[in-house]
Amino acid sequence: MSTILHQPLRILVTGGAGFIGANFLHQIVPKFPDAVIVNLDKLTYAGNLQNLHAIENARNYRFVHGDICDLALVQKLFTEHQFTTVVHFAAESHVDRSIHSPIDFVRSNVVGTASLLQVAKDFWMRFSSDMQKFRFLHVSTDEVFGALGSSGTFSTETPYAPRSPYAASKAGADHFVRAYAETYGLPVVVSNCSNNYGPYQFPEKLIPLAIVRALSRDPIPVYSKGENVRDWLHVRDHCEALTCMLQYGLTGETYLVGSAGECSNLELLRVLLTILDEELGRPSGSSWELITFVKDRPGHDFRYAIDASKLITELGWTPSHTLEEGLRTTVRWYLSNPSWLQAVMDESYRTYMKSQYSTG
Ligand code: NAD
Ligand code: TDX
Repeated sequence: MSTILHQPLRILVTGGAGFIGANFLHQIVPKFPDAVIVNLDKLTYAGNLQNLHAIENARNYRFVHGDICDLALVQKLFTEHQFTTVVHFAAESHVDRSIHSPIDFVRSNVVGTASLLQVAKDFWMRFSSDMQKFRFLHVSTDEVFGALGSSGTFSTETPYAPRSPYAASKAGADHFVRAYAETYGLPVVVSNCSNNYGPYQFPEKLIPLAIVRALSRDPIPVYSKGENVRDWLHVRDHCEALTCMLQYGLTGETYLVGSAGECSNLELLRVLLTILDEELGRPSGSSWELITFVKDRPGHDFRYAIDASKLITELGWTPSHTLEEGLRTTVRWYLSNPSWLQAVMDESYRTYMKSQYSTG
């Protein structure tokens, strides 16, 4: 690997109480013991301080409850902590919710990102003209590229063609990030990543949803015929990739993250449920009968697949989880954390599930 370009010293993490942000904090809090790490999170339904239990008392970590759209709060935090590094996860992240409430996505994902950029830019221009001393790492998704047919991959050259309100809001955020780099020279790095899975994922996303419904022997809703394809990546591999980009990434660059974990939803569920049956001592494959085909998601993107060669060859990142072993450790994590599951599956979760699926 090449020499370190950026040393993260005073780090603002947004959305660190969510799924990926929490996994990222679990990695960086011990990795950078001399850094100051501030986690700003609004604690929406997806944000959960239980995700951070293991690091909450670390000397180099502090939690702030607040909204990235709150300019005065973000300014106050920049003044107080003199951030050199921003890692921006905070967002509304679920495609199905974006279909019902698109404006919430515009607010947090577009206005929130623009607000954060504005404060970061003002601060950076005033105090830190040295490019290497500041990094704004924007965490985005492959969904901004739209849908693939049965062949091909997304690369950094793929034009944007978002199709869901979620993807459109993330694309809007990405454009703002690049506009701040072009217009003001803000040192940004953009990451577009494929579907993540692993510990602490909220059980509205396919993998944890299937686990919790299989545990209670409820029907597992599969949109259309389950033929849509996603490129699955273990969240810890994603977090390693982000740390790599933070330290070694070139400013102004975009890196795509994925680990060739392509799988149709039906194939994925068969593997996942077979593992779950093994772990629970149920007859192998007996949970497959829970798979229930339901009406398709409107505008459902057919296939995503990532060409991560730039990240691999230029920054030396390599994923360390295969899909099958990653799914097994994920199943074990959910089975070992029933109180976490019970806490997140509260009344608002049950109301949301009822509104989503007639099978619920
Ligand atoms: P998540 O929904 O689990 O967590 C989002 C977090 O952001 C929550 O803690 C929430 O409270 C917080 N948040 C939301 N709006 C906020 C606001 N206005 N101010 C402050 N905090 C706010 O999401 P995730 O799956 O961890 O995704 C994190 C980021 O990674 C998102 O930007 C998402 O678009 C991106 N991403 C996710 C995936 C995936 O597979 N989950 C893949 C690629 C990229
Ligand atoms: O109940 C379901 N049944 C079903 O068939 C759900 C929730 C999903 N699906 C399908 C839709 C997708 O083809 O499974 C696939 C995965 O769905 P999600 O887990 O909702 O993820 P997806 O829509 O692909 O988006 C995810 O990956 C990219 C994250 O939610 C985004 O935040 C990320 O940017």
